[in-house]
Amino acid sequence: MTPTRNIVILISGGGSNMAAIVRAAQQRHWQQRYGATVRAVVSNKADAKGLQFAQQHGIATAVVDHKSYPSREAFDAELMRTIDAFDPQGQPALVVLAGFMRILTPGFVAHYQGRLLNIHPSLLPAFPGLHTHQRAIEYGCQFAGATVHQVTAELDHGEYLAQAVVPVLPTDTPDTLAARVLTQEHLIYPRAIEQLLAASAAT
Ligand code: NHR
Ligand code: GAR
Repeated sequence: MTPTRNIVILISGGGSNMAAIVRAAQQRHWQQRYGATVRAVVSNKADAKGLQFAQQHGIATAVVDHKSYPSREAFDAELMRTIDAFDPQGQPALVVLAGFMRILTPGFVAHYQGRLLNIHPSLLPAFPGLHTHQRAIEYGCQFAGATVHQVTAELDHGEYLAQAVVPVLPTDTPDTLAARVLTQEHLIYPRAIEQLLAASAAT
């Protein structure tokens, strides 16, 4: 029998992208169609709201608090150990960053090379890093958006799998723009993951 393709999602906060992926997996029958399942949700913050949603949906959760580790390497080593323990083959098929707020070391990225995705709330290559919505407004951008990309050691630089565009309105604050972008993230992230699963389904 083909082993299950486990997806592990990393969050730091609200987890609305994670929830959109969990819902898509259920509604679009990822298990039956692609042999794929959301196996676990892992947070670097114990109070991340998304953990409750995962638990309510019967998904395993774990917390690896970055503040408990002396270095980024030590944190990432424990994060890898935690993620890989959820998969009987020793490593999940896909690791999905969904509002995960810690920059990952080159060693972590190499370990999951080609199986590590992120959604970034800007139209990359514009505005890598933090505070993207505030920067887009300050620059006078007329359009903003989000990008699903492969994660590489260089921040927000991997190959793009999907993008969505939204208008920036004259009345926008970073919060109103973020909310508009987020509604699009919830559409493109599950779709991009499903396309990846479909593309590799036959192999
Ligand atoms: N790691 C690598 N190696 N490459 C990427 O492309 C990554 C990554 C880790 C996270 C998500 C990300 C984003 O989409 C992401 C992409 C956090 C920071 C950051 O500066 C920047 C980008 C992203 C996530 N974090 C601070 C840090 O010192 C901490 C901020 C906080 O805790 O609130 O790690 O934009
Ligand atoms: C999303 O907008 C995501 O793109 C962004 O944080 C939000 C998380 O929302 N990610 C980053 O800024 C990464 N640096 P969510 O927790 O509700 O999915």
